[in-house]
Amino acid sequence: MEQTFIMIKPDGVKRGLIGDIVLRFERKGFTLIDAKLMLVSKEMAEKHYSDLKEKPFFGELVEFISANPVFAMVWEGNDAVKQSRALIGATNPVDAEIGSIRGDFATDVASNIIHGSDSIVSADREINLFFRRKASFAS
Ligand code: D4T
Repeated sequence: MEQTFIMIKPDGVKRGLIGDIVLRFERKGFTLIDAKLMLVSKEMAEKHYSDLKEKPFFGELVEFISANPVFAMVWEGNDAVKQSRALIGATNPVDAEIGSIRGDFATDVASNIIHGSDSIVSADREINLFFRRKASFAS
């Protein structure tokens, strides 16, 4: 069993997609461990996206994530990190397969609805940042 951090971004929350997205993760067979609707401070957004701080879109990304509430979640399941990324689809919705969350609900990379951890190390770091505890990766 593995845990991953999933966050519905402000565009997904505003568009009323929380229920649909939670349903997709449940149907896949994952278990919801923790969830909260929250405002992300600029400082927290900068920490979350610290790997991207040299990118030209970093400032806009931080503004966007911290402007309106997000829905932060911890999901658990077999290979949860990798399989969640498949449910979510490619970063740019133009490349995301129809049937994936970004493929079905988004058209623009700057408002691509949802975030999912890209590795076990990131999942652990992000769960700690948003929920102030360690992730569980028991085999
Ligand atoms: P997240 O982290 O949001 O799940 O996205 P990915 O892991 O799929 O992709 P990422 O880290 O490369 O991008 C983080 C975040 O930045 C936005 N973005 C990305 C953007 O606004 N413009 C861009 O050109 C790119 C590449 C979208 C996701």
